[in-house]
Amino acid sequence: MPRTITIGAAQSGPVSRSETRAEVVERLLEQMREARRRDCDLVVFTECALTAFFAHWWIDDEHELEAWFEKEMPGPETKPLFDEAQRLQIGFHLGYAELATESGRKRRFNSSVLVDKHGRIIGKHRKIHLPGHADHRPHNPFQNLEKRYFRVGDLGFQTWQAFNGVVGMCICNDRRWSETYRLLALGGAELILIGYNTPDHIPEHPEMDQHVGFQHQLCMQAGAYENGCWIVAVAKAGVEEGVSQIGLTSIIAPSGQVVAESKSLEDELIVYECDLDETRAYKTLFDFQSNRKIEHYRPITSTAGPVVPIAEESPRQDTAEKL
Ligand code: ING
Repeated sequence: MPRTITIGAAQSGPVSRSETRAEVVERLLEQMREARRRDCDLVVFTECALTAFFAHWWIDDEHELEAWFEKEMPGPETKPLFDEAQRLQIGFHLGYAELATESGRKRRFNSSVLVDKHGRIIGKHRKIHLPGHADHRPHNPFQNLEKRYFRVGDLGFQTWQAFNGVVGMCICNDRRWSETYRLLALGGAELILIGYNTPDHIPEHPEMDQHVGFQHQLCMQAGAYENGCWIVAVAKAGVEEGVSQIGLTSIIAPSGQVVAESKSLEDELIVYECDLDETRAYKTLFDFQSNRKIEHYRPITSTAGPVVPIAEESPRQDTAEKL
């Protein structure tokens, strides 16, 4: 019996600063219902799906900043998502700005939750790789102030038994670091869910603008192939509060192929039936137990040039003995 899971990648078009949570939740509910109509088991929403990506602008009023965060999940404004998921019997992934109060202290994270088809939270991820800067750069066309508004995630990269497989999550810039996929795969991940807000212009590196779409998919295609995982990556797309963001919501197979991709920069649901057993062949090809030799990965020293100059290197004892 193949372990298939039909996934709806629910790309969001722009969310304006003036849109209320209720208005955004209504957009997400519509996509959830469409996903159900198209027989999805799981619908994946994007990073910071409930609001405009406020890291793109300077906020120096604590009260104003915290208005962009969810104090509880679910809260009164997001509970309709959980209730509808339960009614429709569909799971979902949701990215949001989390305001946590832990041991009496307020902590802000860029987070995502995985919710089962009964509307119960299975797990949470907090973004670890925070790009951008903490200082105000008024000469840039927009800011990327995640280092100022969020703490580095403190939950590591976790995986959960869910949807008849093993599921992991990461968020946006996490996808550009190969360790992300390897750690999730070492945790048994067969399916990795990602949301992102990715501008099509990098103020400090305009020469990269022409490659933004390619590099967005490159890191995920490599991650999927090298770790035998399905990857579902969902954009907040379009021009949001003056910042033009890529779409390219993608579903990537363990082969590394992009098997489904959004065409617009609006709310758009792309659907694909993922066979989790397709991960097996690649997890065998890259068997961590038998093929990965971490004990042989010599640390690269700081000295210039090769660690052991070739001429001086004595023949490998083990090979010599075997010949
Ligand atoms: N955004 C961007 C990301 O996709 C970025 C920031 C863009 C970094 C392009 C490097 C290159 O990682 C978020 N929100 O992380």
